Amino acid sequence: MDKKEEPMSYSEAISKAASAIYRFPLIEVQGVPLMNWITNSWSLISAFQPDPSDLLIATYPKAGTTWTQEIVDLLLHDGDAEVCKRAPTAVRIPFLEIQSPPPIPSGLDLLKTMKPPRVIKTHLPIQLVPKGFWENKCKVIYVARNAKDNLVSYYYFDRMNQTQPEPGPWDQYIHKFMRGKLPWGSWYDHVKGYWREKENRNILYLFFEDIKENPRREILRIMHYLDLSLPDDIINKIVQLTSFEVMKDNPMVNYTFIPNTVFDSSISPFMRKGEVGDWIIHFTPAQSKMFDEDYTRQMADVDIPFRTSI
Ligand code: PPS
Repeated sequence: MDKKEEPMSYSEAISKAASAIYRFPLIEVQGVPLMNWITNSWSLISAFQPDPSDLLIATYPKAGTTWTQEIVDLLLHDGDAEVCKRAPTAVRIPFLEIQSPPPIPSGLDLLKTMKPPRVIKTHLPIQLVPKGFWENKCKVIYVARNAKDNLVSYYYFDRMNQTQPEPGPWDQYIHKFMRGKLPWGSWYDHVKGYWREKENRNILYLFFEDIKENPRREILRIMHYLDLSLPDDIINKIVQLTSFEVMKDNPMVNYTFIPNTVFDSSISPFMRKGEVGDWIIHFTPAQSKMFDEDYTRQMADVDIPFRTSI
């Protein structure tokens, strides 16, 4: 039976979260490890029915989600910076599978309060995305980031986010990543799953490295995919507003609304470096060699043009 509860405001959700956080354990759904607050609500999440006009932004964690969310929100609002500061990213763009108690408001609760067309975030691998997105032919933007930088970013995030499983030492973390034992599972399966379906399902497949190298070009690609047409001066403004430097200082995108007891910014800020190639100062030569050999094996069946430097 449907519960007719008032959705929690995000400030209520945050205070509730701050008093009820711990590093949530992982439980597998179809072989994909997810945090238990997701699996507890799995039947509701997988039954979610989007509207055909809804847009899904899908990523493996730490691949450039927030960046793409901000670009999309600005494109949809004619580059109006003030409108895009109406609320934190997680409130403007619900995170589909997020459930209380983590600090971000429940995606399903927020979606009930919003009329389509909505922009929705997910980290789910393609096989776990609710069927309704495909049945309704929703547009999907997928953003992928090279494995080594993605891993480094996830490592810092797992250390600072007190709701994610304990990352453990760096050397062991590399192995967890390679074996797909982190929340939302295998990076390798994730990037391959969306890549293989991109034509069939009209998915716009983007790379973090391309956005970093030429943000204007990639913003225009997103604009065309969304069937929008904005003048040059607005595109230039969006390029500027979504630079790392500007987003880092924007409280509506930099996740500083999450209390330090949950996102411990003394360990790492959410907007950490935003670079391509930061992996090089983290991997030892031996770790890099071992990782590359395993990468070649795991990615042998597909040719995705990832770049670890630009
Ligand atoms: S999350 O938690 O999965 O939603 O994180 P996500 O937003 O996917 O990834 C966070 C990383 O993206 C970087 N980032 C940016 N880089 C460059 N330019 C801009 N504008 C930008 N916005 C976010 C952010 O710094 C994280 O990467 P690292 O390498 O940790 O700095």
